[in-house]
Amino acid sequence: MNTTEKVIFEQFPYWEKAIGANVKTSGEELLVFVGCGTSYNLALSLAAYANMAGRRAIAAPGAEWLNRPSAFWPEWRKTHIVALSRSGETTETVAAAKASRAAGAFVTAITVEAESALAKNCDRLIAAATHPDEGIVMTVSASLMVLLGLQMIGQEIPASLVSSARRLADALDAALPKIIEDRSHFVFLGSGPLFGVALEGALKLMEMSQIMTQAFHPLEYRHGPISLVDGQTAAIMLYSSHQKEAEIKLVEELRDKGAVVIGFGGPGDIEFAVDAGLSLAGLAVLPALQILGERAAQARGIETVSPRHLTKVVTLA
Ligand code: F1P
Repeated sequence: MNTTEKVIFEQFPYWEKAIGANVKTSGEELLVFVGCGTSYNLALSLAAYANMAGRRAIAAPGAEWLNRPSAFWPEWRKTHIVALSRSGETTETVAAAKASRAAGAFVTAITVEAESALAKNCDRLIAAATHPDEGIVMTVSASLMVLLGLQMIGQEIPASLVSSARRLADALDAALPKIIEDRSHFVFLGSGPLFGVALEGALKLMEMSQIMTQAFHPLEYRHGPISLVDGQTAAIMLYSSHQKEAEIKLVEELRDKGAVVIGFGGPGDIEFAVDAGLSLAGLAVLPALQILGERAAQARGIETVSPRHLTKVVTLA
């Protein structure tokens, strides 16, 4: 077992420690979830969850918020920035936090590095300890930042979610790599808060295995991207309750065109029950998506401990 795989399966005790942290925030300001790479994907998901919980929220990539916040929100100086960064050192995220703060915004940092530059340049720090062996590929810390972000917006995380997530990762793993054998095009589909999670599944698999991946809102997929579907395609459908019938029809269409479909919370060539409602499903499926990336990489003989062209932190001179 390599370190990436070990860390994915050893992440659950870190969840348990972070559950129940007293991090809930109140306030009427617009929440702006900001991050880069994986942290931006998580920001997208958390912004959707925040809106669903009755808060007002948007998400922006670090550099975009740094350079043109007014393209996202005209009154950007009066916002509450929630900067997400595993390392707390990513240049654009730290600079965005500093600039927003200097302009009058309140900045909360969500990180696993309590001594980082981001932690030192925020008004409120929300941090959790992560697995010491986590490498370049972001796994346990991604899950932890979602968990902390959900708690920040007032979502309670039941202890049972930890075993649900673990079971899901184990169940998918038992079907891997067979179910994705010979597939070289991966498509992740998710709606609402699951869109950011779909993007994260796609990014994870791409950076781990060097396979081309895509992510879409499910019903967007017919509007062009479906032209790529053939017998090389594996589609991962993150079902959501509010449009499940439409998603089932889409999956039927994808299968007719040759795709193999992994269904989380609904039908596919293989189906996994998600033992959590939509408000927690994004977190519940993350470890399963992480192990999917690892197994796809292993099937291609690619080592994920030092993925090609990647570094743990992107710092710009
Ligand atoms: C985020 C990030 C990762 C990516 C790479 C470089 O960093 O962009 O998503 O996989 O390893 O860093 P952070 O701001 O969360 O530390």
